[in-house]
Amino acid sequence: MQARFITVEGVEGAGKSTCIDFIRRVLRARGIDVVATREPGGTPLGEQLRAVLLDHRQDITPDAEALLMFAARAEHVASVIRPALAAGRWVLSDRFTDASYAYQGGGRGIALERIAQLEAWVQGDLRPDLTLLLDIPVELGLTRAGRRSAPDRFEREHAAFFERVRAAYLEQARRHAQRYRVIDAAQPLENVQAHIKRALDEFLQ
Ligand code: Z5A
Repeated sequence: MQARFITVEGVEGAGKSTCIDFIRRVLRARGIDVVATREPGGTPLGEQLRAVLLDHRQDITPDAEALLMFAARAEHVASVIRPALAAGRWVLSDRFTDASYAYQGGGRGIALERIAQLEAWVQGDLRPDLTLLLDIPVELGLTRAGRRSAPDRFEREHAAFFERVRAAYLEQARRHAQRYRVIDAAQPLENVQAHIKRALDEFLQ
């Protein structure tokens, strides 16, 4: 089977990290070798940029934020994602460019055409084959995430910011309906995982 590129997206606290592990197990049970990675991050440079991007003491303009996300992505695509796919290994990424459309586009108000230009520059024709959007009402996501440690630069944003992010994700899902599967992440974990499993089974047919 040809190697595929799967991404998982969603607002704060939607359950991406929790579900990534589950997805890995489902794929491995099918004998599929998976490289699990994340954005921003996934490379030594990307992890350093992640630390800068999440540091709440750092003031970053929306343009610089978008460019730093794509700088990290350029490194990630060139040194992790493309080599893995070329070697026949599947790639599972916790966030990718749809997050830039949602956070920098929807959240910060950067024109989507600008993001599309960066996407074309950094990725060429590389796009995910499947994107699982864990969709959750913002309040519930924030409540779940709030149980954790000190908030980072994004987690300090107001609910209205995350409402715009969620709406932008849903718009991306509508525009790219063929590669997106929208999962109702407000459900208990067993239901969310059952829905993900069905989406993967369908994708793997
Ligand atoms: N960002 C960006 O702006 N532009 C970009 O291009 C990219 C990223 C790539 C870091 O991402 C930030 O970067 C992110 C957007 C920005 N900021 N925000 N917000 P991140 O993915 O590392 O950060 P995150 O969204 O905060 O993800 P997270 O902290 O890993 O949350 P999560 O993975 O979605 O949730 P979780 O940790 O799996 O679950 C949260 C809690 O809920 C946890 O206690 C779970 O046990 C619980 N949980 C999970 N599922 C359930 C269900 N179904 N029921 C009940 N409880 C549950």
